[in-house]
Amino acid sequence: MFSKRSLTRLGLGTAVAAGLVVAAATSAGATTVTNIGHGAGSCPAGYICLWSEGNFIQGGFVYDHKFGSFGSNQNISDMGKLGRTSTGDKGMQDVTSSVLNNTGSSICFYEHNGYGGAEFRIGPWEQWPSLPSWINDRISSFKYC
Ligand SMILES: [Ca+2]
Repeated sequence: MFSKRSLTRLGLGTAVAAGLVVAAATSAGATTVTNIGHGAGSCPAGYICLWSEGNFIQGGFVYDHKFGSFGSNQNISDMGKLGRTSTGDKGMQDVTSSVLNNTGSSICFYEHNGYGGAEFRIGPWEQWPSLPSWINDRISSFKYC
């Protein structure tokens, strides 16, 4: 049987764990940037950057559904949901044509959400002004790997 004292300690531990989860979710939002501009030099240090056009060009869209460029220093499991607008989710699903890895880690890009399907792996500090045709306009998620 649990004593009253050990039950109290258990409750406190649960409260601390819940607090940590909230803090992590809040800080995650501050580690992505959208519409970073044109050129490899526009990618912040420590970030993975993607552009909708080749040669690190930020594309424009007739409808306001997708971003022309995007950068993150964390794993992104769904490129289709990077932000919200009055008309719904806004992201960068299936449009990426150039990428830059401004980190010291290898990065893997995926055809599907949740790191599934075809995988395109690039090394630390690599710049790809154009992508192989099999992954061009198909990236839907990416992570450190
Ligand atoms: Ca494209």
